[in-house]
Amino acid sequence: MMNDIQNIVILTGAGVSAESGLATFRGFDGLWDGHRVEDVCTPDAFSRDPALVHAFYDARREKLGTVEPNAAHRALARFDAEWPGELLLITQNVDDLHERAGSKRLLHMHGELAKGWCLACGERFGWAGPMGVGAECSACGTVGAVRPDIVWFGEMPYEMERIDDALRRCDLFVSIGTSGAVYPAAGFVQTARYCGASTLEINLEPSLGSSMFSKSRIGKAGELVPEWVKEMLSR
Ligand code: BV8
Repeated sequence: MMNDIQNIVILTGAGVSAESGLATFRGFDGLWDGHRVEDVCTPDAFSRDPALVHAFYDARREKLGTVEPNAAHRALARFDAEWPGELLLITQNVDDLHERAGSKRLLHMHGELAKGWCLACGERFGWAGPMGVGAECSACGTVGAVRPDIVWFGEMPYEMERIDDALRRCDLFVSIGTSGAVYPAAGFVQTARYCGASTLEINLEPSLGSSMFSKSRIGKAGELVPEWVKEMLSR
């Protein structure tokens, strides 16, 4: 146990999956197939052109099947298994690389590519392969009412109360591979600081919120995260 640090919250973003070969949002330059990402990740875009939004997610779900967790995901899974204090890994990512690496104390605040949500019956369920506009709900059988179980811009991220509670209880908040461009995730460091936690940012470049972190390590997650985990577990 590192001195007086017991409870830890870790937030990850697209940068932690970059070395696995998944594009970051900046990697898209905010564009996908000529569309601004914000224009395809909204409920309006889905009601306006469901086929376009399904194509965006079907392409990412297909890509996900061709990549593997990287050293950062594996180090975080080891940390999950060996850290004796409280730990919550909150990811903004909708890929399943943290779970495939073995992380258990994990929360997807923006949903998951590998899940569907039926707007007819409200059920959420696992989804592999393409979804498209004619997908059939495995629970109620309705065709064409299944959407990706993803939190779009303007929608409430999942488990915000559980997140807020963990942020208020933590002694250390670590942000890995996120640009700090999207709220409420970008505001978590402020809540943690306000409640007395130490804060650390690990990122390829200073994020938009880097001035709010008491410590930062600039570089690749695949190199810096295993180093940090080793330090924490050897204290
Ligand atoms: C909500 C799922 C309210 C989709 C996503 C004005 C001010 C403040 C807020 C707003 C505002 N206008 C609108 C808002 C709200 C809005 C928002 O924040 N907009 C932004 C654009 C200003 N937020 C919302 O709408 C959220 N909901 O506020 O609800 C509400 C309240 C009550 C009731 C109802 C509603 C919902 C936001 C969630 C949107 N969905 N994802 C999908 O994935 O397809 S967001 C999506 O973009 C990601 O999930 C992620 O969160 C975000 C991108 O961020 P990053 O993960 O950080 O990725 P990025 O590419 O930006 O950065 C990667 C970083 O990694 C870079 O810094 C890079 O340097 C680094 N990196 C790269 N390689 C490596 C690396 N680091 C280390 N190693 C490497 N190898």
